[in-house]
Amino acid sequence: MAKRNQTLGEFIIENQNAFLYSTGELSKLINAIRLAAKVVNHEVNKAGLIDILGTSGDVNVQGEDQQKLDVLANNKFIQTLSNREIVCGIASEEEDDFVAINSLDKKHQNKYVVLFDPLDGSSNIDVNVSVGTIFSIYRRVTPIGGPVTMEDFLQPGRKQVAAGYIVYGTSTMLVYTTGHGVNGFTLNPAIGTFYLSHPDMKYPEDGQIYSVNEGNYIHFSEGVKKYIKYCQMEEEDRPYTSRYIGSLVSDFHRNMIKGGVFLYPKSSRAKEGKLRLLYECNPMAFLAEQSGGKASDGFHPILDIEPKELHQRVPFFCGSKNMVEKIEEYMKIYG
Ligand code: AHM
Ligand code: MG
Repeated sequence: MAKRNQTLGEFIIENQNAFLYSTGELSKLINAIRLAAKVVNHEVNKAGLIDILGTSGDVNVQGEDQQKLDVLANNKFIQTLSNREIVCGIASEEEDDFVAINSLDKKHQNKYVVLFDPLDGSSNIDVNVSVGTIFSIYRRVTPIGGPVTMEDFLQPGRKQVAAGYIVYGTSTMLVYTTGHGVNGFTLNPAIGTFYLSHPDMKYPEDGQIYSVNEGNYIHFSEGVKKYIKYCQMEEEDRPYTSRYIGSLVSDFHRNMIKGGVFLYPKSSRAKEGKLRLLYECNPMAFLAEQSGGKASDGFHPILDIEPKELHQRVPFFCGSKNMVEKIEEYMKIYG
């Protein structure tokens, strides 16, 4: 039972028992993500000082090369997770291939794989706009003890054990699900502790916000164009409000709290859309469904898609249930 003001550490321990035959491995893994999030948060907060402290490619005062923040976030997450030997494999939007974690003494005894986008929306960093980290956790399908394989990563989103994001915004928040609802924790930066601030988050069934990069309008399909015109029509609760940050985590977070829909359709320029099924769409779809929202590729639930490759892209429509269903109606008729 979620209690307000509970810390994330306390919440993880208390909820471990919700898992049948729990060995505490998933709890340890979420704890490691919590730690990596704090490290990345610290780096993201310093981003505005880069001009003073040196830019990417420069050498800092310790004589180390300055890294771009997305590369740095990627390394911090991989280091934190692999040092603790709590996963058998990691796949990242920043890496071409998955990374196998070989725990020498434990002989690949770990059962989870993690997929993540270390710093999503990173083009927003230079202009001091929110960015985020997205993560997705699966139980491996190959036998424990053997090496991790591609099969362990290419699982439909429905099989996720946990997923979440960290939004580095006006406050830093960690929002996650283990399949028992969605809970949000806000970081108190003074003491480096996440507190439960948003227990049992619920996606409003309806909303009045639509989030899409309308600059791509002429490249969208007929169904998407017609839906956008529907949003702009003068009727009852419409026209809707348009809000698009260009940082999926922030756009999703706002819409989950206020009610709305996020669209990244395919277009004549991006034939499969832009967003990645495994690192971005599946974890967000799991969070959406767990909070009462919906996520679709326009025709089918995102979580039912059988992935074919690690960096696969898909069209993404995610948000308030009734809004996503309305988009599906338009897609069915007009494509
Ligand atoms: P990234 O992983 O390279 O940062 O790209 C993903 C981001 C999402 O956060 C955001 O929703 C989208 O790209 C914005 O794309 P666009 O600028 O085409 O609207
Ligand atoms: Mg991304």
